[in-house]
Amino acid sequence: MSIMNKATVVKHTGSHYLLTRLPQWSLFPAVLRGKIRLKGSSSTNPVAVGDEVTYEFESSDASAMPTPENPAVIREVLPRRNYMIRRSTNLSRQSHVIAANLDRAFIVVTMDFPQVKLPFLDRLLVTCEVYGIPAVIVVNKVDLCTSPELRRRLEEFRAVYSGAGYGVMEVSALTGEGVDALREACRDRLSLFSGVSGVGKSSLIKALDPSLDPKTGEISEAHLQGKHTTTFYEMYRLASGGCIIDTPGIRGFGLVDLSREEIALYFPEMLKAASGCRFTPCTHTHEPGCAVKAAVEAGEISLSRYESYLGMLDEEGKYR
Ligand SMILES: Nc1nc2c(ncn2[C@@H]2O[C@H](COP(=O)(O)OP(=O)(O)OP(=O)(O)O)[C@@H](O)[C@H]2O)c(=O)[nH]1
Ligand SMILES: [Mg+2]
Ligand SMILES: [Zn+2]
Repeated sequence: MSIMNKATVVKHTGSHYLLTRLPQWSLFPAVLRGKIRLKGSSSTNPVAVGDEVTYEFESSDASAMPTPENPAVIREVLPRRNYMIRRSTNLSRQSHVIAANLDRAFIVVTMDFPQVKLPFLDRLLVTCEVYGIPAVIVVNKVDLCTSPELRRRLEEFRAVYSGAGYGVMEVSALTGEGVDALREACRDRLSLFSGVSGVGKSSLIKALDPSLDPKTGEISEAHLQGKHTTTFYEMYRLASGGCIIDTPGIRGFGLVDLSREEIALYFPEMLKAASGCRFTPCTHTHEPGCAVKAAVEAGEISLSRYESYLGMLDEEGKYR
């Protein structure tokens, strides 16, 4: 007997997928057979974590579950509400779908161990904006922010990003500070945890639900960076409600294709100010009567965000 059904992709390792039929959480193996191609996509992976799929399963027993010996077979990827793509930085222009059907992305950063790099964070935020995924910034390891210098940096950071319109949560996976608020924000949603290696994405999942046990790793003393402990995209379900996709620490990533006029549309505070620019479109660089530049000079838009923006124009070789 062949059973056709719907399920959600929880994990992908090599040639195998793990699926579950949400809201149930009982994982079973599945494989891809034959070709599933998304129309017009150059993505290297046709099926991503968070995808809803239809699958088939052959069994004489209607209540049997798929096993590694007799896995389900994925037939079709159902239309995605949204997705996030990582484009490779090399010239192949290949892209990899990180995750699909996300309600929110939590971008995890740390003031120290490792120290947050603002241009990198800003690119990540632009990526979320481009894909229409609401982003919230989670500052982890606030237990380490004891020196006046680190406190000052944290305050400044919060001012810059809440000023840009982003939610900023301060947490510590170690002491539990802020974890209840984060758990509440994750309830009944599918959230992505993203950020560089070593910021504590996996540790936070463990803090949110101690029954979960994603692998965590030390920070390299020599480089003050994480060691890329998490190597697969994987969904976890919190006992308190909601699912989280843990991700490998991001290394470099290629920017999504944006024209020079488009980039500023994905800096929410610049988009807002741009309605006051004399010219449309305005790149907010050399144009007279630019309201964005005026807002930067007035301290209403942070210099670091504006510099990230200029860096992105520059990098695309489009800045004049
Ligand atoms: N002091 C302190 N250390 C933390 C905190 N959260 C995590 N760590 C430590 O940071 C290190 C890295 O944590 P992970 O959870 O593996 O980091 P990750 O972001 O998942 O890293 P990758 O999987 O490599 O991307 C571990 O040694 C954790 O114990 C925190 O709130 N405070
Ligand atoms: Mg991890
Ligand atoms: Zn302008």
